[in-house]
Amino acid sequence: MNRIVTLDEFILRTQKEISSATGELSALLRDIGVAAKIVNREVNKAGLVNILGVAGSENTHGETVQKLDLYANEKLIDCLKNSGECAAVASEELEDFISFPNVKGKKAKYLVVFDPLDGSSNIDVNVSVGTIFGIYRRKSKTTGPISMDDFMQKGSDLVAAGYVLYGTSTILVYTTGNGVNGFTLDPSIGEFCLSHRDVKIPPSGKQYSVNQGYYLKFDLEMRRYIDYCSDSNMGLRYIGSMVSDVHRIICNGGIFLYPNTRKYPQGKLRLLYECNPLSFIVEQAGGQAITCQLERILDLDVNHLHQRATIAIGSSDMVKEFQEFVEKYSAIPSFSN
Ligand code: P6P
Repeated sequence: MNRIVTLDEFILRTQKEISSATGELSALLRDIGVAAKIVNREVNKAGLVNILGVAGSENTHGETVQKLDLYANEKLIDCLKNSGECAAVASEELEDFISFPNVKGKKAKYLVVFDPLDGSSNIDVNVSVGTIFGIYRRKSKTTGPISMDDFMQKGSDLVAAGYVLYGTSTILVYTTGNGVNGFTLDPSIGEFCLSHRDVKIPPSGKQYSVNQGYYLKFDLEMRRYIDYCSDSNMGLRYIGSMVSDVHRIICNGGIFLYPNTRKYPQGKLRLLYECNPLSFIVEQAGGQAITCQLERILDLDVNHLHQRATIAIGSSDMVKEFQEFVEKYSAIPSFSN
């Protein structure tokens, strides 16, 4: 039986392999792991403790916010604020970014963007939800204030990214740009333990993932691609929680699509908080992530904290096939070099 490797041990071991590592990113990742355990505790009790139900407030996108969203948002902010390694955060639940004062005089050099509880509309029907995070190095001097420009960094500038999936078990998956590893929470010892070493996404799969209910609202080439998937006897799996759908695809192969619709002409999913971090992870696992206009997600310019994007993400062979389909049936010029 393999020896248990905890997340903290793995982070430290990985740090030792990088001679230039100072331990700051390691400390930040460990703090995110602590926040994940705290959020997990409440997510698992959501049905029992009266923190369910609509908080009444609305987030920046005019969507009603569940109390658990607010709770997860607050816990992540608290953990990162006290970390000493995080200079500022931007959350899918907040209009603007939040700068943190130095902790014990330490001038932090990292920024964290996160969606505290993605798929939160699933909470009170007991369907899995997740936390998504991305870590950037600040561009401005550590002696000066954080500016909005610090957050206007492409996904290709991410230093690290990860997600926590609160499902049948709680798993934390992350990358620092040298492959992807997954850690399953063992509640009996309160530790995330290495369970998915050096994750590689299958080059193809038998399932596609899209909200078929919007079929008639998609552009022609999207409808034709979906018809092709259906005609190819592929299975349709769609949970309505991007972390859950993407995690399944990372494990089994497949493709997830959120094209533009009349309601969301730029796409619904957020570039900073959902698309970029998950695309970094999927690429590191050997997959691909492009927009439905065929641009690489990680190359997109970031112009706004709450910028949206269309996305086709998953197994490399399937994303390539999607791209060929769109090129064939649409007037969109290919962006691929
Ligand atoms: P729809 C959850 O609200 C989310 O941001 C993603 O997690 C999910 O993939 C998508 O929206 C679901 O959107 O329009 O299909 O309900």
